[in-house]
Amino acid sequence: MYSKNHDPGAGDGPPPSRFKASGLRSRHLAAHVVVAVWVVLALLAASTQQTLPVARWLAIHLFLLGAATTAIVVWSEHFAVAMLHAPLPDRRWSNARLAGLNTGVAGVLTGVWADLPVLTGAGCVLLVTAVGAHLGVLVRMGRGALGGRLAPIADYYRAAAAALIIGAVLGWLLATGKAGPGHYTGLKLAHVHVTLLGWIGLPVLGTLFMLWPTVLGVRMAENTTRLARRVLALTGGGLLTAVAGLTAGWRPAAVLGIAGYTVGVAVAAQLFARTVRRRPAISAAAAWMLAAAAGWLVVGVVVDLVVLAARPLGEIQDDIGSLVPVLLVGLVAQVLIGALTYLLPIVLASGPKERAALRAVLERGWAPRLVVLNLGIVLLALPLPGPLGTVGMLLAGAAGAAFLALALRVLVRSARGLLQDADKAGVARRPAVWGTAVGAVVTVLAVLVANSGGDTSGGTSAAGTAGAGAGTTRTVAVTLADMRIRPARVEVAAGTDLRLKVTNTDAQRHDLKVEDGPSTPMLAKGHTRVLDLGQVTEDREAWCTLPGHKAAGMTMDIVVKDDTATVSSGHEGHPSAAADSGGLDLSADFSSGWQPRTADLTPAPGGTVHKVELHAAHTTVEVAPGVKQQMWTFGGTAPGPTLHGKVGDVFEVTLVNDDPSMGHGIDFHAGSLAPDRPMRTIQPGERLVYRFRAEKAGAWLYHCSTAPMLQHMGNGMYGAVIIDPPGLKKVDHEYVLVSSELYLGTPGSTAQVTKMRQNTPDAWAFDGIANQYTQRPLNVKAGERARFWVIAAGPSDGIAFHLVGTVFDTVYKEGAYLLKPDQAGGSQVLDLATAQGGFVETTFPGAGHYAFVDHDMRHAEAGAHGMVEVSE
Ligand SMILES: [Cu+2]
Repeated sequence: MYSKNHDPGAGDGPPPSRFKASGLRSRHLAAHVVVAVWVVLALLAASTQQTLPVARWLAIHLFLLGAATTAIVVWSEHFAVAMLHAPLPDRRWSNARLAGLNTGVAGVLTGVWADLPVLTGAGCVLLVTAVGAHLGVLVRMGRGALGGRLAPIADYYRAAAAALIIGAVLGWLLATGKAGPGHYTGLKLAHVHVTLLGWIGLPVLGTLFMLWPTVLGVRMAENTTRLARRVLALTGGGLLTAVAGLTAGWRPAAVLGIAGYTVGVAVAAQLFARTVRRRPAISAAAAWMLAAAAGWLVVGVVVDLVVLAARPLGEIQDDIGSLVPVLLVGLVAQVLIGALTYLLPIVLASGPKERAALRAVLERGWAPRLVVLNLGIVLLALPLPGPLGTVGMLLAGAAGAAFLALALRVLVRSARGLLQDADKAGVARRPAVWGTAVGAVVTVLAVLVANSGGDTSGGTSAAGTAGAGAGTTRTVAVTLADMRIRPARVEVAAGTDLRLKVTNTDAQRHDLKVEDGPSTPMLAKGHTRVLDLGQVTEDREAWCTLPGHKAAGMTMDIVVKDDTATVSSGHEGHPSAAADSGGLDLSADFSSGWQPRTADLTPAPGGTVHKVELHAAHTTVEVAPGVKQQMWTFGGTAPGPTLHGKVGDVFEVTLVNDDPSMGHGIDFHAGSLAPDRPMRTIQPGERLVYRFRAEKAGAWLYHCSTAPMLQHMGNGMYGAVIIDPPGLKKVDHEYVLVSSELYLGTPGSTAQVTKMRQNTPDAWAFDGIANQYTQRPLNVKAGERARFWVIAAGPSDGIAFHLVGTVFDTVYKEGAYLLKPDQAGGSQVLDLATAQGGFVETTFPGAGHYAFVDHDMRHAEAGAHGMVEVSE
């Protein structure tokens, strides 16, 4: 049962004696110097600022992609040779693969940091090529080799290499924005899983089948070969299913896959537990660290499984994100420390005496280090308030650094011995590997230094130079969600003091960095920060600094409008309107006591017959901020009252002409009847009854039917009839927006009629009043669903109705659905020709200010503009 050989490499364990003879010591030495350097850099990055996105990303990738990947490639090749009894691969090619790998990693790290997608891509190509070559070697090795009891373990290494290739491609898609905002979440989850559980988890698991009994100094269990195969089928197959499910956004597959992975890990853990015997281990330090690491793997996959099963994919990014440091330190760092504690003396020492000496150095103070490290991980893992998490980070970092110091000592000591041997034996040194190491170090150090300086110096306030619009302050609410910054464009007058109130409404973290200006820290969901940009005098860009987010579209433009006329008023300007309309200032204040017209659609009254009395009259109303205008009205307002009913309802409208000076008539598009009598013009003081049955659903116009209709309609005689389509679902908000042109001046005057004929309105309006909903926004809560009925009353212009920051999932136009929520497509604009109507529906993704406009920008900038204010 118990092998007395402390170096049981004869058949199943590492390393066969021929490794030493072939001078692999120098290669291991060089490789582990590279690993150590990556770890040092990762610790440096982690110790800069946790809030810096690129520093966090760098820390994770320096450690996993730099240190862990180098170690895995070196050791998996080493163990595969041992377990397959294969001939040693050509050393020069091995070195070239390692050099290519490290150069690729340096390229990826630099490319993401410096936002150079081409460099990131080139780094990825090099990385994938190197790992592909590694995979090729592992596969070839299996073909020619005799194979042993542990041959199936090589399959773990092959699966892991394939996982890294998938992970690298996914990472490239994410980092360069090729994933697109819609697929970002799923691809990121897939990337995290395939790299952590595949590239790192699988070789760790496979190696433990052999390493665990070796470290304990016991014989391997009889059924190890069979179980190793079964565990790989469960973990590898499970992971593949999970990654496919995550990529496709299909959660059940992800849950099923991770469940399979978890079962595989449990089967392995049970085998390892049964292997433990009551006798001293060969390296108790290594054994305890490996056991603790395996424990964290179990904890990690179980938590992962629970999170995946309990929450929708879009909401779990932060949960999985906080799992990463736990697995990073608990599993990866601890496995690395445990395995190296046992293995470094074996590969670096030239004899049993030296091996014992090296092991004594590496095991120094292992018990307190183990306790401190795992205490740190526990503090990191638990959802504790900020300071305790930092303490955990510091404890784990200190324990890691302590081992690193010991390992460096061992490496230096071996290097000295090797140099002496080399001088004696004349063994050539390995300039390629050392050169790569130095190159990688220099590149990444440069990145780190530049990064720590560049992003921290911004502070929270940016100084500005005095400009034309000095003295006015604007605060703009900005939301971060769904890989978008809303609004995507902010226009300010030159010299305005601009503040951005930045709120992250997304499940995953984001920040906002202003070009040459301040940046927010990483904002968790619901967190808000105000960025003071000072006086803005020139155009700026702002973006989220998380790797890949800018490329995926998280950008925002701050555009300076050099318009002194609007600057002086202190509001966002509409210069074209101001210029074209002889001083119409849409951003001025409405008169005191002015009330906006409600946009809410009143529910249809009960019953099937609706009796309405409409009085035609002249009414003076405030049609734009501070601008009063005589309008010709139905029911005292322009547009007239909205009629609401369902298909089949009868409307009995009594038109009364209260206008003392002219005749009026009425025309309901919703009805189908001979026009002759009901649409006739009635004289002042007369009345008529207009009875129609609404046979068809739709958003209908009604208007005055008296010639010249251009004048009657252009002065306000129009309104809406809403006939709900059958089965129309209830929504949280239902609005009616009637678009129209505004012609100022005395109604019917030559000047006004000329403007109507030439189609040069003074403004455009929703519900009769220019900009009313910009100043008195519609109020909605995040996540609520709203339906906007839109009717283009004209008299001349149609509308391209657009709601900034949302996509319509339902479009109903002129009596038919163009789009329903169960369809894949989305709609951006409801286009209505003059007199057409319809509705759109959307859900507001998060708090913020969503403008709705006629996307004919001449109209939008001259009054056809409103706002939906969405609160949490
Ligand atoms: Cu009329």
